[in-house]
Amino acid sequence: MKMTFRWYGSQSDSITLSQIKQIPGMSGLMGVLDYKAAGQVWEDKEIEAYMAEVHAAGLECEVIESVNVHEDIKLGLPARDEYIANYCQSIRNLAKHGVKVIVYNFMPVFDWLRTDLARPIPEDGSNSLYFDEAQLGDMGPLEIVRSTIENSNGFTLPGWEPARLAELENTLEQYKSVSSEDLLANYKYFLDGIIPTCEETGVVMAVHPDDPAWPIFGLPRVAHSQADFDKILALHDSPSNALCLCTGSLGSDPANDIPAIIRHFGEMGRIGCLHVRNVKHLGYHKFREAAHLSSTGDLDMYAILKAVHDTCPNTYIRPDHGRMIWDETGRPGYGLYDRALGAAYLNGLWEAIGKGEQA
Ligand code: DNO
Repeated sequence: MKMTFRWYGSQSDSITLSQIKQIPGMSGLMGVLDYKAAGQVWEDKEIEAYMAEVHAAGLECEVIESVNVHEDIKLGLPARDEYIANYCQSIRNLAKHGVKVIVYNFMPVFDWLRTDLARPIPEDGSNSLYFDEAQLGDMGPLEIVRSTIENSNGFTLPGWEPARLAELENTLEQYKSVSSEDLLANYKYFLDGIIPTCEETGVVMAVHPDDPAWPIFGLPRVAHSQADFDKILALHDSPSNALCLCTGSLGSDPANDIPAIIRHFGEMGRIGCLHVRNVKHLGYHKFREAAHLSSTGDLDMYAILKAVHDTCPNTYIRPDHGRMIWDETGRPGYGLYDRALGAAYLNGLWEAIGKGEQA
């Protein structure tokens, strides 16, 4: 297992690479160029500059996140061929700089969605990301976008880049005629277009689950259960077509048995990487993000890491969203302190599992 950390780049992150390097056991990053609009080529020179900085800090960057898929691809519009060609070029450029796994998602319009970015946790006085579908009902897509941008402390959030959102109303209208079957057909077209380039360059595509793990605003969503991922992997059968197993996203639906899902796809060799975090269910379609420790949420982190240890022990892992603690301010979900605590805890579990097996 390689422990990694999400970092947005020196222009865009409040956290420094030297802080990340000081977290015990940190091998490197799941990096991102957060200013890239969906559909743009990630250029050789900009990747080179990002990597130079990361390597100078003594860290690796073999995983890149949020190479966002243009809506025209998901909608199946004629311009998709051009955007798929751009995507292939980004894959080649990233591979040239040592990238082995690319995390992306195929959610229409929105990446992850929350109704509150800093909900106080009464038990300990910290705050975390929170979702309550009942609250969403009064809001509507445009309002939720506005409130997410306004409450993100001036930071961009993955999937919420202003450039992507300018056309929101129009895009929502276009999706009215797209069913889940259409989305899957468009997904297959995309995979058929990019997987040969991945195979050529040794890159694994890792799809991030829908978050939360159910459809929202009537938009089609096709990636939030084991059965969904079985279908996605069958769209283009290749070791380069894999998953980013995000425990908190899938775990927002209590029906998803996360350790069992990890075992299923781990045994198939189809887990490209994992985002590991905990979630506390508060009612129907209502949850908040919890500290990583099993007892603070509803996921069993020991069982999760044991499944990884048994089926895909060489994968990349990162502590996902943390709470905001110790008066830290920053990008919601992406502060330093709670994610560092999460990494330390996950490393501890990993060591205990390994030594327990040798004993
Ligand atoms: C959320 C992240 C996601 C993920 C993208 C990949 O915090 O895990 O934004 O990076 O869905 O495209």
